[in-house]
Amino acid sequence: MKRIVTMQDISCVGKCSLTVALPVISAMGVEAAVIPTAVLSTHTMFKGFTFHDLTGEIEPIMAHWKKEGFDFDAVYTGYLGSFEQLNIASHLFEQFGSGVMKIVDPCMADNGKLYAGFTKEFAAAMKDLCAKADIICPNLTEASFLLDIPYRTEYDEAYIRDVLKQLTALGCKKAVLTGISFENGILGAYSYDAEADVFYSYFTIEEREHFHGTGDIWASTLCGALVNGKSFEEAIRIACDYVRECIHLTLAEENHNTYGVNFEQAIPYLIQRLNG
Ligand code: PXL
Repeated sequence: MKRIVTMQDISCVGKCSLTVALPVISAMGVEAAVIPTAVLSTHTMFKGFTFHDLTGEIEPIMAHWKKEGFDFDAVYTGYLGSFEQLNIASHLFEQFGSGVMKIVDPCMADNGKLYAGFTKEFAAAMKDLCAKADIICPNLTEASFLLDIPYRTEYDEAYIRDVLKQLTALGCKKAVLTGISFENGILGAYSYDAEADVFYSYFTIEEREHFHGTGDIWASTLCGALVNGKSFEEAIRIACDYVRECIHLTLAEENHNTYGVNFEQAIPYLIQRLNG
C-alpha cells in the first residue's frame, strides 16, 4: 500500500488542512501519515480561534519514524505557520523525501491578500521550500507573493505562462496555478513542467460561489492521484473535477456550510474518477 506523509495544521472545525487531507487521501486508497503542526479550534477565517503550536513535537516525531525505518511514497506540505516550521519542512524533505515526490502547497494567501498572521517575509521564506519541491500548487495570489510581483485579476495566457516559468525558476520541477480563469464562468488550473518544457491547462464550469478549504482538497487530491500512478495531467483533471463536484453538492444543499465544502458526499465521485 502506498503512503503519503502530510505536514499541516489541524483546524478542528473548518474543513481544511488535515481534516480534508486525511479523508481524501484515505478515500483514494492511500495511507495518510500526518505531522500536525498546530491545533486550532477553527481555521483562521473565524474570529476568536484558539491556537496551540506543536512545532516542538515535530522533530521528535521524525526521529522516531527514522528509528522505525518508515518511508513514504510522497511528502506533501500544506499550511505552515512559522519560519521554524518552514525549516522543519525542509528537514522532512531531507529525511523522508529523497527519491520520492515532494509536493508543496504554499498555503498563505487568496484573493490578493495574505491570510491572518502571514507576512511578506514569510512568503519570501516559503520560496526556499518551493525550491526543494518537485511540484508546487499555488493560487495566483500565492504565486504573486512568492515572486514578489503585483497580484492581477486581469491576465492572459502569456502572463500565466510567464508566472509559471518564474515559479519553476525558483527550483521546483513543476508548478501548477489553481483558480485560473480566462473566461467568465470557466475556471481551472494551468501547469508547467520545466523539465519537459510543457504547459498544460484544464478548465471546468465555475460554480457560482467560492469556498474555503478547496485549495487543500485540490492539493490532497493531486497527491493522491499521483501516488495512484496517474499522470500529472490526469491528476490535475481529477483534482479540478472533484473540487467542482464538492462545490456543486454544497450549493445543492439548502443549509450548507459557509466555511467549507461538501467533500464527503463527493467521495464516491472521486473514487469513480480514480478508477475510471
Ligand atoms: O485552507 C488553508 C488553511 C489551512 N489552515 C488554516 C487556515 C487556512 C486558511 O485560512 O486558516 C489554519
